[in-house]
Amino acid sequence: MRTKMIAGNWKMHHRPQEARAFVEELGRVLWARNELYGPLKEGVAEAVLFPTALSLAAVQDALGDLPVSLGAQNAHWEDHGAFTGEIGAPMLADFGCAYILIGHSERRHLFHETEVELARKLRAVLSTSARCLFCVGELLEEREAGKTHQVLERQLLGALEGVTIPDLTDRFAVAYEPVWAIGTGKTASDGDAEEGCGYIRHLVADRYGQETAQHLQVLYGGSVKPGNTAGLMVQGDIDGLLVGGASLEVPSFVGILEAAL
Ligand code: G2H
Repeated sequence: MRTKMIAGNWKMHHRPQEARAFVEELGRVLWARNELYGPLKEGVAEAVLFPTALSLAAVQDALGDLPVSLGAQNAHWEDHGAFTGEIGAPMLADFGCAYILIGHSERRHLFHETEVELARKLRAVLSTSARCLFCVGELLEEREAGKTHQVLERQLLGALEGVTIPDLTDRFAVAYEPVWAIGTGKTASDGDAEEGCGYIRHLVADRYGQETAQHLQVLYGGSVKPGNTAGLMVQGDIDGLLVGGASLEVPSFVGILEAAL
């Protein structure tokens, strides 16, 4: 039985004060609603917030003992050094980040991070106590050219070279985010999402064996909203959701938790 995960990727939104207000409001809802609080407290499901680096401290402080984890949106592949503007994975883990997001399509396509760099970043995260949430997904033109499987295989298996099976099952989760469905309002159909997530599990089964693949958490991301959550979460290979826009306001984030848990 895999743990469900609902992750909010705030991207470049919410200053520290707004981030604090969000978490305080979320806390009031969770404390009052045992059907949401219970599964998070018992570890049946996990909620993670990925604020900007600037708002990590405010979120951490406001979370207190709320059963919600803290995550960072990016990390450098080196632990420290002359890399102006960057943050090393051990720094984020020491700070209290339980998760570090690597390979989001905005990092790949807007900031031109290469697959070699992303593989190094994944290794850097796995050398810390944090878990890696690693994103993969095809562009619209790749999908239209029938290359979705090829892209997923290259992005995922390329990055996993040398990663051990215990790291893969305990310290790693994948998010399938078809780029054409990100922030566009065009959600992949439940079937498209399941097909992509299922293919990811199939790739891992082929390389690492069925048992490893059955332990792997695979999330879907791309225009997730309260209204499409239930249909996505009943799919057999979708264990959770990586949510951007709809994670920015408490009512919609809670709507997603309600539909998912
Ligand atoms: C995909 C997703 C979160 P949105 O980027 O990572 O964002 O839900 O706004 O499409």
